[in-house]
Amino acid sequence: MAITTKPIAVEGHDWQLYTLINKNKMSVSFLNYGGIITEIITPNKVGVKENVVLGYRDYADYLNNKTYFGALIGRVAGRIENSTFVINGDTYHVPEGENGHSLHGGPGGLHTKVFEIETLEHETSTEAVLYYTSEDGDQGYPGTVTYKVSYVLADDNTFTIRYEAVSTKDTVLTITNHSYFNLSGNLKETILDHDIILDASQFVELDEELIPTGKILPVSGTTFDFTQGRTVRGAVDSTDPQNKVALQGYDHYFIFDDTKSDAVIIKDPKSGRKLTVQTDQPGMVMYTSNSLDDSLTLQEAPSQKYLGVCLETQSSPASLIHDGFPSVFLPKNEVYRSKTSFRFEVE
Ligand code: G6D
Repeated sequence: MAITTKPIAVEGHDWQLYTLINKNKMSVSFLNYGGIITEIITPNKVGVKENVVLGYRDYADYLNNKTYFGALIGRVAGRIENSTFVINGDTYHVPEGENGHSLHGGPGGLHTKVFEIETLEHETSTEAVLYYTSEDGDQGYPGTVTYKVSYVLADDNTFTIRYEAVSTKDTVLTITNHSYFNLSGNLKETILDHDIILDASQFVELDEELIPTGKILPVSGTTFDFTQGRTVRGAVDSTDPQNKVALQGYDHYFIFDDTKSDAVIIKDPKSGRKLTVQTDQPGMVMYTSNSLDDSLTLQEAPSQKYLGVCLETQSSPASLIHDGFPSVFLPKNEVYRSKTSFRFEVE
């Protein structure tokens, strides 16, 4: 096991690239900027090690990371309707994005922050701890929030992200990681034929602006039923209005049935790679890179639609408007804790 670091000078910014390596030579690389995961190297069924996440070829492109490749997302992952919420009778207005709705913590969200890094070697894992303090009023949110995020790579090829945060005032917060996974290896294929199982019998209906309507729908009998396994290809020509609002893909919050089981299992038959996700979060936005075009230069290939699948485990900002959704409220001085693990295997 090892941890290496490399200076990355980008347009006047002095970043550090960290790489966690386990005993099987699986590795996870990330920047201290945004905690951005730039590469995850895992073996395929014949032992060939290849990258399984989307990342830019030129690190400078992360300065304008509108796709949020690999980034930590906060204070509130997802969309806040009309960029407005109320806490204890006080109304807050945070930076507006598309159609006046705030996305992923705003233009100065967690994906743009430089973290302090501490590295630790354990008996069967290597760990990097990322620290950042977001001042009261940052991006319009109340409370000074101290973040502590751990990236842990274990010798059983499980990569775990543990999140902790505490605020000096009542606030709203749900943080995630926005990596785009592609198990084909070095972006050889799209994710259209990845076989995906989700432990979710319900999902959240969206309007044309990708804002939750407040309705929670059953997946049964629809292209959103991944309970027995399904590929994203089924959405490409789907007439389901919910696939249509997501540009013939998925961009939806799935509500997990049981947070003790495997929340997500993704298999790529060609490479033999299997990714199993476990989380303590009540749900996850699955985004199938529906709005990716060919304009971005990634490490191994140009970007394209359906090139990666994001598994944004989190609570739901819809809870700021509607009852019955997993809350993003964080009381003053209460420690927010969340954990999601990604286990890579071959079959
Ligand atoms: C699009 O709607 C999607 C988001 O879910 C995603 O996070 C972003 O692109 C990268 O806005």
